[in-house]
Parts: sequence; C-alpha cells; structure tokens
Amino acid sequence: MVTTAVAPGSFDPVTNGHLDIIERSTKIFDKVIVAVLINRNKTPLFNIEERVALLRDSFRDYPNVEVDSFDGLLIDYVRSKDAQVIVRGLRAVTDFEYEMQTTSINRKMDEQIETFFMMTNNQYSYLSSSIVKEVAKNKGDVTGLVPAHVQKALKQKYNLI
Ligand code: COD
Repeated sequence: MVTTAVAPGSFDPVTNGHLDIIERSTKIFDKVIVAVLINRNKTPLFNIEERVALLRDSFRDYPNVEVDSFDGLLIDYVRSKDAQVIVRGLRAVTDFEYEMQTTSINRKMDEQIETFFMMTNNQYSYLSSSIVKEVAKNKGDVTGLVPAHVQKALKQKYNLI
C-alpha cells in the first residue's frame, strides 16, 4: 500500500522550519502532498499562486513531493486525495494546544485519518513565517531562516530591491 501524507499549512511564506519537516516526511511516507490553504478571511503577504510557486521551487528535486492548494476543511481535502496521514510540526507547548484541538475535531470527522507530529529541529524552534516577515519588513537579514529564493521574494514584496 502506498502511504500518502498531507502536510497542510499557510506557508506565508515557506521557511526552513517547514522545509525541514517536509523533507523528513519524505523519508517516512511514499508521497507527501504539501497543501496550501486558500484562506479567504486573512490577507496573506503572498497570494496563493505565489505561495505555491515558492514551495514548488523548494521541492523541485523531490519526486515524491506534490504541492497543491485547498479550500474548505482539511479533512475533506485529505479524503479527496486518498491520503491516510496528516503531518504537522510541533515547536513549543503553545503549538500543542492548537494542534490538540484541531486534531481532535479532525478525528471526530474521520477516525481513519491519522495525524503524525514531528518535533521541530532545535535550530528552527523559534522560527515562524510571521517572525520572518517582521524581520524582512524591517530590513533585517533572514539568511538561514528561509531559502534564497524566498529571501529574494521577500525583498521584492517589501520593495527592498
Ligand atoms: N519547525 C517545525 N514545524 C514548523 C515550524 C518550525 N519552525 N514552523 C511551522 N511549522 C509547522 C507547523 O506546526 C505546521 O504543522 C506547518 O509547519 C505549517 O505551518 P503554518 O504556520 O504555515 O500553517 P498553519 O499551522 O497556520 O496551518 C493551519 C491549517 C491550514 C492546517 C489549518 O488552519 C486548517 O486545516 N485549515 C482548514 C480548515 C480546517 O479544516 N480546520 C480544522 C478543523 S476546524
């Protein structure tokens, strides 16, 4: 049986913390679908096409990674892809509370789909898309926090080049 995992998120933009979790997932699951939420309530810095393109660029050398977008409930998307697992990264205890709530509701909606948690790599435990945006917006150096192509995209967004 082919095991397919969905790694969902906002990815606004993708960081090295996300990349680490997804890369590690590719060694465990046959196929990993990175699913970017089309969030109509929030206004992201990067629109859905840009977020997907930055992720595709990051995983161009990974044959078992697919990058897609989704709207609505995650559990419906996972079912539509015939995936069995949701992969999530955990940083601090603050992540745990949210994850416990969403995992419980997802399990209530579909008991067959398992959620798999991976602990962050220590070097990325403080890293989030919000922190990266804050630093980049104020002309700080985000080297080592995001891949080079994301660094360039951030500079363009904030008119720094
Ligand atoms: N180290 C390790 N993991 C990390 C790091 C890091 N430095 N940074 C982020 N991560 C992990 C996150 O923990 C998460 O697992 C993933 O990477 C993506 O992170 P984000 O911040 O880009 O995305 P989130 O957590 O905001 O995504 C939330 C969802 C889009 C998954 C969620 O809102 C959702 O499922 N929405 C659809 C509606 C739904 O079904 N809701 C749930 C039931 S009501």
